[in-house]
This record gives sequence, C-alpha cells and structure tokens, in this order.
Amino acid sequence: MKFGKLFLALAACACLTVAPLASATAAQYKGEYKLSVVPGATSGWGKTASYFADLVRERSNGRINIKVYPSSQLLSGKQTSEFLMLRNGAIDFALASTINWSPQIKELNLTALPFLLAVQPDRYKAMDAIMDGKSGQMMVDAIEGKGVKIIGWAENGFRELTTSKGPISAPEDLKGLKIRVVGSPIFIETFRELGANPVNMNWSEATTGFQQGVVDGQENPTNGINIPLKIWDFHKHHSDWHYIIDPLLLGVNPQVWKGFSPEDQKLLVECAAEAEKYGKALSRLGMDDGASEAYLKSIGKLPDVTDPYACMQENGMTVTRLSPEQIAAFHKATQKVRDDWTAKIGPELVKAAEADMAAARSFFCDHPVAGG
Ligand code: X2X
Repeated sequence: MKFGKLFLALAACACLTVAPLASATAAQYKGEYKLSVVPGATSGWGKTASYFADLVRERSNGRINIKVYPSSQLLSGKQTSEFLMLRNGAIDFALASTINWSPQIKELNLTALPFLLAVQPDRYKAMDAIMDGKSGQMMVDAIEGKGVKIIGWAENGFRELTTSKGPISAPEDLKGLKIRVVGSPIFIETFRELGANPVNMNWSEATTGFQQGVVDGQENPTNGINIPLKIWDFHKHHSDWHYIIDPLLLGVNPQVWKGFSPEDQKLLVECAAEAEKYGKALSRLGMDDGASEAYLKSIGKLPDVTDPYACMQENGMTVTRLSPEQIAAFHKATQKVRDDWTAKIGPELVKAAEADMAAARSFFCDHPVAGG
C-alpha cells in the first residue's frame, strides 16, 4: 500500500514535469496545414497534391494533416497572388506552377520561353535535365532567395492549343484569334508575336469564358487539364505544338517548415519525391515510351484514359500533331520573344538550361523524338 501510494505520487510528479514539454512539442504542429492548388481536384495537378497529402498523413500516422484546397479557393480566384500568400503565411503549402509565380520571380519564365523545349529531340528528357540540373537549382535558389522553401518538383505538362476555330498548324492560322492566357506578361507577348489577340483571364473564370465564347481558344496540358475539363465541350480543335511546359513546385512557408522536426522534414521530402514520380507519370501518360503507363500500373493508379489522342478524337476533336518542321516555323516566328525574355530572365540561367539539355541530349541522341 505504502509503495503503491509512493508510486502514484512519483508518477504524478513525472507527469507534471513531462506534460508541459510534450504539449510544447505538439503545439508546434497545426491541426491542419493548408495546401493551395490553382485548378480543380480532378486535374492532374489536383490529384498529385492529394497523393502527396495522403502519403504524408499515412506515413506520419496522422501527425501531419495536409488539406488540399483546389480551384484557387485560398486565392480568391487570383492565381498570381499565390506566391505572396505562401510567403506571408496565409497558406502553408502550395503545389504551384512556375507560371503563376513568374510575375514575382523572373527566373521562372525560363520554361515559358516559347518553343525552347519543343525543338529538343526529346522534350521530356530536356525537362528532366533542367529539373535535375544546374538551371533547375538556379530556379529553386531564386525562389528560396525570395522567402519560400522548395521541397520538390512535379509537372502540369506541355501546354497544347485548343480552339473553336481551326485546325491550327502554322503561325498564320492564329491570326486574329482571341486566346485566353494567364496574367503573366510573357504570354501576352508570345501570342501577340504570333498575330493572335491574347486575353488575360484567371483560371477561375476561364471555363465560363469558354462557355460564353468570349475567347476562341486557350492553351493547357492535355492530360492534366484539357481532358479532365472535357475541353471538347468548348473547342473542337487540338494542336499538339508543345510550345512551353509548366513544371510544378512544391513550396512550403519557411516558418511552417522550421516547425517540423528533422525526421518529419525528411519524411516530407521523401513523400514529395514520390508525388513527383506520380505527377510526371500522369502528365506524360500516352505521350512517352510507355514508362508512365507502366509506373502508374505498378502503383495501382492507372487512370481511365490511357490514350489521350484517341480520347480527344472519340469526343469529336480534330487532333493536329505538328511535325518538327511545323514546330520549327513557330520557333522562328517567336525568336524575338525568346531574345527579349532571355535578357529579362538572365542569360546565365538560359545558358545553364541549354547546357543541361545538351548534356542530356548526348545520352539520348540515338533515340527518336518522344511522342512526336
Ligand atoms: O491558368 C492556367 O492555365 C493553369 C491552370 O494552367 C495555371 O494555373 C498555370
């Protein structure tokens, strides 16, 4: 009895000393971390964000609870304000396109230089070479220098053209067409240079704009955005011109990042690497040598649509897959935009990207163009 009481008293003391420490540690973790995504939950991008959040929740045994907010909900629809909101802590995480952060970080316009990657012999290898190379690191450094921590990459995809008037296979075909673009200056300049009439519109308003015929066309990735959106309800013509790509970046508010234990930071980086594999495979499915399909099958996540070109045709679209010569004509017509923007972005970064892509080319020069 005596020993029992003594034990209870000691246990109570131990609780008093340990309890404040334990609650101090737990208090650093929020009940919910908000992750921003610009397009909808069923986009490739939205699915990649959910995949990441689910992996983190599972592997941390619920300790880190990330909730995905798709459809620009946290941004009141204004996609180019995402970077500033993430930096000031209104948002904890974002799976973000380089395009939406490029108004604040000029280096992120690199992958929006028109036809820079489209003329590479293997455009996906070229993108991977940038992400894994010196130029990718320079982009990450530029973002981190402005106050947001980057823990991984993913991919929205190469942006292809869809129009209600068409088909489009040469720069002349674009003359006078109203094309919806993101509110980032390089887009306006590229489409003006091609003789089109670019209209700046947030994604949150774009579908209504397509429905009402306010514009004649738009540009977005096939697997990631156009198919989930059923773009054929608005546009009957698809042109595969690969004119730019938007890689995605997984960013974290630096204060939030510092709040995680080193073990949990490691866990988050590992989950981000898996989300990158999943997101890239979704973006490239049916457009590469079959590796994306095999990977998605291996993790039990193969989507219903595995042949995007057949899907668009079955839904009544004309599908124009531009030849290397046709792409070269667009490349030539946009030389001025590349020159002007190389000066704005920084010639060292563009040179580093060219060197990264050239190094990858020397490994893959015996292979034909991926996906045509
Ligand atoms: O607005 C777009 O076109 C979108 C959804 O692709 C981006 O956020 C860059």
